Amino acid sequence: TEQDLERRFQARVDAEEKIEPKDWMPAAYRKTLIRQISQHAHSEVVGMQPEGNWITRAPSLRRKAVLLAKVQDEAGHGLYLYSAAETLGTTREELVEALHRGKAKYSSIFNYPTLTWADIGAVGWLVDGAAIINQVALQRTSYGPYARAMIRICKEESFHQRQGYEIMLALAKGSAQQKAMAQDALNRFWWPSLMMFGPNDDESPNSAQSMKWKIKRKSNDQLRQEFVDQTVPQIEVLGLELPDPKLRWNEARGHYDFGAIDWEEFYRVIKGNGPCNRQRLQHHIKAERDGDWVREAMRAYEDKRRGREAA
Ligand code: FAQ
Repeated sequence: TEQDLERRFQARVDAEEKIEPKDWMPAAYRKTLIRQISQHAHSEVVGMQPEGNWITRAPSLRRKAVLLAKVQDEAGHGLYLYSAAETLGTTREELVEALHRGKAKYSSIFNYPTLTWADIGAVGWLVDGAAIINQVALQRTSYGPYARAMIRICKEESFHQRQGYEIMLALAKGSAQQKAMAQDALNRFWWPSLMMFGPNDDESPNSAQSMKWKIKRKSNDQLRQEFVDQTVPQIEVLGLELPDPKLRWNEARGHYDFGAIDWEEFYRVIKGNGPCNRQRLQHHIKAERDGDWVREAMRAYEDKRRGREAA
């Protein structure tokens, strides 16, 4: 019966066995995975936009080559993740359509603008830094294709994080103006980076079930705390000011305390009303339309080839 299947499924998850595409799985497990993996894929692809904005204006040939490679890596991550989602019985076309209709989300962070070159440093350092902490945990996620995609993505992501930190280090040790630019980027990206981990655990509707299924291995708040603990010493090495006056080491907890997150801003952004939501989505839709002729040409070629074979 269905109940026996569910029980056997949970036992496999509890025993740390990976679930593979052709294995039996509860419909809700499949649905949750499609939601999370596709949102993750969309984040990688939409995440190319804020950085792409600076490729033509990178301050040196070396910086430009590195940024170009990084942005290409994000496209690759998007493709692995769409493929992982497709193993669950959906198609990339359906997933992209859901994004365009505003049904599927992508990470809130990519709705903030990159105003200066220092923002490219802050994105690499903080945004990729937050992404890695989340993704290292997901390397042990229960669904095999997702876990395996994460292993490769994390390797590339740690290079991205270091390139961002290196930009920040150069600016923070540069002229007064460069240091001010780095400080401003840190101040603007700090809170949105903390929001990447999602709502607090007691406000997170998907967490309990996803933890039980071991889709999520650590909670939103646990991961956010890890990020804060890792990042504060890095701010100190840069010699920048802390972006939150409430950031303080708590000896008893063995963690840094931090101030309250503006959850109203978070919900505004994920509902589509952040600073760049419309621009990001419009750009994605336009890029898709601009590529229509390639898909049409492929179809025409395929039809011709089939015609020749039939003849
Ligand atoms: N933004 O119940 P929960 C990258 C939604 S890194 C937007 O806690 P869940 C690399 C959530 O979907 C970024 N929406 O949900 C890169 C749900 O709404 P729904 C991508 C958010 O799934 C770097 C609702 O709120 N990484 O791309 C956000 O259990 C630089 C309730 O939340 C991933 O996607 C948010 N920040 O936990 C690329 C990691 N937070 O779907 C370029 C994989 C929450 O029911 C440049 N995903 N929501 O309508 C996850 O680990 C999880 O999905 C969480 C959310 C932790 C994001």
